[in-house]
Amino acid sequence: MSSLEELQRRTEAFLATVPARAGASPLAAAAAPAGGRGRRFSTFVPDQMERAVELATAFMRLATATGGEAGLERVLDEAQGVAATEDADLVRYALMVFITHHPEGRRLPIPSLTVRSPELVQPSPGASAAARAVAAPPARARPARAPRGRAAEGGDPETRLAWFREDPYANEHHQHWHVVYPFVGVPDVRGTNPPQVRDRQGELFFYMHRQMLARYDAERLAAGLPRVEPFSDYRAEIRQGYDSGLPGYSPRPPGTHLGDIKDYTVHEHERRRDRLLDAVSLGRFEPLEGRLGPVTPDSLGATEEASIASASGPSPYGYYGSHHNYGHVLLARAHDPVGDTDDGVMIDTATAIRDPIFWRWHKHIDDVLFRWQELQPPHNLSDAPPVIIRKDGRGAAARNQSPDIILCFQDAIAGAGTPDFDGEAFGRATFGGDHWDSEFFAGGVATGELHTVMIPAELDGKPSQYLDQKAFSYFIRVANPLTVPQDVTVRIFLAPEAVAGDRRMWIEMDKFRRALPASERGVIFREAALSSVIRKPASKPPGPPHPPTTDPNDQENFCNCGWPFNLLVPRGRREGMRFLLLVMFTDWEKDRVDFSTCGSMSFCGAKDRYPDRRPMGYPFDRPIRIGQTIRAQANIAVRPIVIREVDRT
Ligand SMILES: [Cu+2]
Repeated sequence: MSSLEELQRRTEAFLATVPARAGASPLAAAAAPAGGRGRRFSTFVPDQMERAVELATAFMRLATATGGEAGLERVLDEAQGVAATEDADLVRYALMVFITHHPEGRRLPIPSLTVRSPELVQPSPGASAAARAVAAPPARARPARAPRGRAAEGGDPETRLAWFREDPYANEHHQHWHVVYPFVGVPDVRGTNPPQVRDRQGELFFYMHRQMLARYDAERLAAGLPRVEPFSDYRAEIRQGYDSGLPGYSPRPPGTHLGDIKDYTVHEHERRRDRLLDAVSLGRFEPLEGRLGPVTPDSLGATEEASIASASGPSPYGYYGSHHNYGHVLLARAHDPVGDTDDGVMIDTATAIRDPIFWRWHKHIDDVLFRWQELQPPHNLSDAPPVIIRKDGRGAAARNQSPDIILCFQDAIAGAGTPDFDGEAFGRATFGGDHWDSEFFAGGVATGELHTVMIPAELDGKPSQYLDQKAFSYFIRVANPLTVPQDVTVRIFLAPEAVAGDRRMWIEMDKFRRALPASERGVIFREAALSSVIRKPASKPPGPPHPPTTDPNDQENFCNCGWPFNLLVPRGRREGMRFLLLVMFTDWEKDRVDFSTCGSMSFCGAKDRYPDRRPMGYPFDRPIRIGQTIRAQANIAVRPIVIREVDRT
């Protein structure tokens, strides 16, 4: 029998797509995709996903029935056997679902996308040109060259954000999220019961993608581009083209239109969109096969995607169809609806977000939820915990400049980052006690700015670049006026100041629990690296986003999907860009969901239940007058900050 290490190596080799395609691996060479229509596995096509999860279910059954390493060996044997006759990418996906969701399977690694499929993370030709400009010496030395990533400005302005859309970790995040939350359901661990969607999966589908959009829009504003336009008119010309340059994916030239594909028409797609919008207006779905339910964010997300929890099932031909998924399919084939060329990158969760049309499509999807939310009453925020966070600094000009939201760069704090550093003690000594009434907006140990940096890199020999930020921490002063301790949830959000009145622009930065001692003026210390939205353990390029683990109790593949650490802070501008940082306290007793592992997650939930009872995006998930709410609520405070892109030091 193979050792665990051997099984892990075998898994890595099997999940790697490059050796298989080059015929170098003995594992799946026979099934290497030949390219062309119908050969490529799509994570958006229900039939193919059903087959993948059926396979994953079989893996579950084998692993559970046999147990231990022998079980894992049987799974790998089976995967290899099936890959000899079926699409190897489909089998790889099935194996990743198994590894992610089976307690024994989690002992096997899922190498990062960059390692598994380096051919899928190569920068596009446009991105490479922009990256070359960044890596180039200062403009003085090279007068002919446009400085700082603006090389492509004369051409396609969308390439200004290629670094974001093509970030390998962002793409991996998107792929991994869809492995953790397959729309055809998660297979049963024993492989006996039918697959099931996870707790609040439909709601999280909307929320995770809305958060990606908020971040993308913040980047667009920083880059001087207009915000994302929803792709809502399926007859409209798609003026923007996209050429990924990736092998096996067709470019979409500028000026294409959606066209009818085999077995599915644009008209059918329009009807499904209209039915979804009707359900939103009515507040309920049509009664279908006995399933009659109210429209909620969860049921709407399930029906929109469409998952097996959809009001009419996951089939594109059902009453509500598979609106989101088939939008991906239609867009992936817009260049050649009935021909047999390769699909575009929209066909695959590992590559879709590279294409500007992904964001336009998802803005349209998000509008469906937004429309429903706008029909709901605003939140009653009267269940706020009795805490005191000051709203204004001193002087008339300091309105909405909470002196209690303090930022520090890690390198400004002596000893920070070392194992014995006690951030709480540092916070109390520096910002609490006698210093309680002092202001720490900027200067000294505190900063009024966050700094980002673009780092030149190379992917597969091609110049590229990635964003990173300077390490920082939050110190939040809060008083507990009660004579008893209270537990609170601290929620931190960020939005570009210019669009802060738009509730969809608030980026979730963190969410965590804190115990406030009785009658205390306390200082909460929180390292940004612990953010609940980023994948843990927090790791930045060039390291893998997810170091492999061999700990049998480790839940990482399952729990720790999340946004890439290097993209935590939006890029901002070289001249500085104003944002608002908002802190909200809610009552932990009202928010809490008992869960055992994984800690506080924002994008992936915990083992069984999503770890926050509030609607996702709370309080921005309902109509809200943001300025008024901030003034009226004692549990919310805000301050302006500047995000500045600086040179690498
Ligand atoms: Cu997605």
